[in-house]
Amino acid sequence: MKILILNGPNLNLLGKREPEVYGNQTFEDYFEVLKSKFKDVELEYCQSNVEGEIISKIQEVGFSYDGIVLNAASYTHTSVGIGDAVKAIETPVVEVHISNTHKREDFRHVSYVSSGAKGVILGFGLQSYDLAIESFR
Ligand code: CA2
Repeated sequence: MKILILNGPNLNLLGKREPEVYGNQTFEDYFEVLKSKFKDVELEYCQSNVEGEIISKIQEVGFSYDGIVLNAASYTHTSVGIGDAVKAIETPVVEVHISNTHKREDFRHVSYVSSGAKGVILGFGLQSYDLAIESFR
C-alpha cells in the first residue's frame, strides 16, 4: 500500500513556531514515528508552500497511489484549484487538520477540499495523520 502525506503552506514551521496551537514536534520527526508505526505501508512525505506544486503532486500520484493524506493548510480555505485536483483524480484523499478548524475563525470553517475527499479528520493534533493512514487499511 502506497500513501502520500502532502502538507501545504507553513507546515514546514511545525515545532518551530506557535507551539500552543500546533505542538512542538517537527513534521520530519513525526514522519519517522509514522514510518515505524506503519511498517507495512509505503509512506511518502511532501510539503510545499506553492499552490501549483501541490496541484501537480496530487496529479502526479493520483492515478497510481492507494491514498493521499492531505493537509492543504491555509489553501484548504481558499483554493478552488486544489479542490478541483482532488475531484479529478482516482486515488482517495483524506483531508486532515492538526487543529479543530471549527473551533477557530469563521474563514477556517470553509473547505474546498472536503467535498472531494473520502473523509475528513481534524482536531487530534499530529495523531490526525495516524487516523487518516489507519482509514486506508
Ligand atoms: O490545523 C491545521 O492543520 C491547519 O491546516 C493548519 C493551517 C491553518 O491555516 C488551517 O486553518 C488549519 C496552518 C498551518 C501553519 O502551520 C504553522 C505551524 C507552525 C507555526 C506557524 C504556522
